[in-house]
Amino acid sequence: DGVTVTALRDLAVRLATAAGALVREGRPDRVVVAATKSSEVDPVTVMDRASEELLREMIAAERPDDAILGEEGDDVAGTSGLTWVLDPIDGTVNYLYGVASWAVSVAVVAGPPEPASWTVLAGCVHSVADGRTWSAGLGEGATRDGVPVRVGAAASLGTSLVGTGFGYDAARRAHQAQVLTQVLPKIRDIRRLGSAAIDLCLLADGSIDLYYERGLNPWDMAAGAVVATEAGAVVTGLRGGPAGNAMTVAGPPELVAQLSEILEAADADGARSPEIG
Ligand code: LIP
Repeated sequence: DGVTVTALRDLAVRLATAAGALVREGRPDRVVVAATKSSEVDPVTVMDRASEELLREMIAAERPDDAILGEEGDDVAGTSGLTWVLDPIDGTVNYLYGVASWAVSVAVVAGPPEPASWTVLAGCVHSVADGRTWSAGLGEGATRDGVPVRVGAAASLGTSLVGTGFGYDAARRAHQAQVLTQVLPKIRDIRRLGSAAIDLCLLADGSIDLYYERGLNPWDMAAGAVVATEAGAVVTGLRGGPAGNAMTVAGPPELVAQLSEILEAADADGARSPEIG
């Protein structure tokens, strides 16, 4: 329908900011920490759903022919060839505990609604607690609060600060801990900040040097990935495969190559241990 990447990016920013305000206002002062996303009625689930509902309503009003893929709720089919990929709260554990690193992540992609075959056209990650907003449009660069950002120029793997994250499944975690024993001695340090979307944006603006994670969902990474690539990062899987659930590695090309070698040797994407899932 002739919509521009710039217009889609602007809409992504408006959506993420509006949902962010709702979720910030709705966070109870004393969140019951015992409640987790595994319960259907916990405060996080309630706010996750309210946030995604607002995003869906705004998209339906402004872009009624677009499809929607969200963390909460059913997929909506569209006719325009564009799909909005929504994470209403990325970093839910931080949100639950009142740790600042959580975000609303909104991306719009072109092509079939399977991550391996789509192209992310625009995305916004709004870190609600501190108000920082990263956004990018394909071919238009990435910004944080309107100021262009670039990936850092870390000299070597040994001086790199590396972000990562862990899944919620125990067997998967044990495997991820083993991988970490191979990575940690070879880098400056690890950060586990708790929101993959924010991790990718911190990589994009040079706050961290590299990032890797197994087990990401499309909504965790779609917006962060376009911010990172538009800031000069490569975002990829292992052995030349695409970034995705099995593995996402992001950073400047040379460092990604070095880290990938270690991750491949450690079977970080589980290619040699399918029983772990
Ligand atoms: C979470 C991520 C986190 C990652 C978890 C999970 P949620 O998303 O962003 O960094 O390690 O596996 O996917 O559940 O908060 O939307």
